Amino acid sequence: MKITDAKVILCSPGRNFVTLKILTDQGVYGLGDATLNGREKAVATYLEEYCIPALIGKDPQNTEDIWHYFYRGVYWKRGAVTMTAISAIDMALWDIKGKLLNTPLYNLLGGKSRDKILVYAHAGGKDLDETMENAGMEIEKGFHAVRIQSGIPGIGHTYGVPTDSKPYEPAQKGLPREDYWDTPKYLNFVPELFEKFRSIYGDGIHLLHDVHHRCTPIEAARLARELEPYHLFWLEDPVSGELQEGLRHVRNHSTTPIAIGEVFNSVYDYSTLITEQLIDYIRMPLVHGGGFTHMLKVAAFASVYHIQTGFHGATDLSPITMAAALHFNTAINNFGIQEYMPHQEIVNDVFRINYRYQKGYMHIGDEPGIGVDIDEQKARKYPYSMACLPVNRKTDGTMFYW
Ligand code: EZ4
Ligand code: CO
Repeated sequence: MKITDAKVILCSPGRNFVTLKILTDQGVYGLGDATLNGREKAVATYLEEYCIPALIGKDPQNTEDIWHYFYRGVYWKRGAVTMTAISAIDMALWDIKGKLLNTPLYNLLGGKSRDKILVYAHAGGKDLDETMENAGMEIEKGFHAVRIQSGIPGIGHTYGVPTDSKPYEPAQKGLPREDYWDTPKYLNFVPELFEKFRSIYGDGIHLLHDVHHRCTPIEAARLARELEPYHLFWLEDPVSGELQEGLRHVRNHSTTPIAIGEVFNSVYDYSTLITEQLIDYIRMPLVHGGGFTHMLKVAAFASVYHIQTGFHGATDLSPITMAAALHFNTAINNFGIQEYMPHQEIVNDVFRINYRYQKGYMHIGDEPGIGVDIDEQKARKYPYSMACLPVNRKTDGTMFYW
């Protein structure tokens, strides 16, 4: 069996997505997500110029060898662009494998370890009251887990808070917007946010929060400790994960569970964090973490240390990644939770999806392979248009993490 062709499909139904389609001499094709928010064309070019020519003629069933061909076989390893390209190839090849064997992908990853996938919703508001109201609406929809983010008095626009009462979308058209940030104000405010939630809605809902890389290790340690009374499901990205050792401070001072890694792309980003048991959940998603081939190894490594998965699932991860994650989450033992930020309705004009939300859980369909399809003609109706994540400065103008 041979790969005969592959193409990159760039489209923008409401937001940009990059999709890789791999075609074979058996008429079966596979789809992989190659979206890297705000850097879409870098991955598209990497695939088109370097990977696709090397894929043609290879046997698509050899997922392990092809993964290493593009990882070990290339001198320049790791990095978000490279790993997103490898992820897309790997997803598409596993999609082909499932279709060839006529079975949903979870069967090739270990079968069913559970019937439904726990997901968390998002509630963000411009102030405490609006955040509480939005959280109440998510609880009404049946969610058992909610991430709460709120506007902070004295800081302009804040991460995770929707503008103009539209659903939250991480990227904006054109060059990056500039946001401002004040860590002391944030640290003083966040405990109040959780206190308020628990006083209104009680202890029955899992609560999550994303610090979005904005604390130093010792600031993060303070925050994690002060949030202990509210029993978070997790505190996400309390520090920038590039300094793995920084998590030792957080761990030494607090029992608040920690999730990290939505910007990671390799098991080596996690090695200290996992072996020293400094975290509780891995966030690295299939689309940036090397696809199934690599993530199966990362999840197995984490499971040895009783660490669970909690994959990134914002709107910049395409429906292909969501379906892929649901297969993965169905099959592995150490699944924890899945992020679920619903795509805009217009996304369904291009992608045919095979999953549904019901009462706090997601359900994946039984179509062979990953089970999501793309309508290439419709995709052409929504051409790519540049959009970026914001940048962030401290109030004195110092460039900071976003
Ligand atoms: O900033 O998806 O937990 N979710 C997040 C997201 C990310 C964007 C980056 O592309 O942190 O909002
Ligand atoms: Co995050």
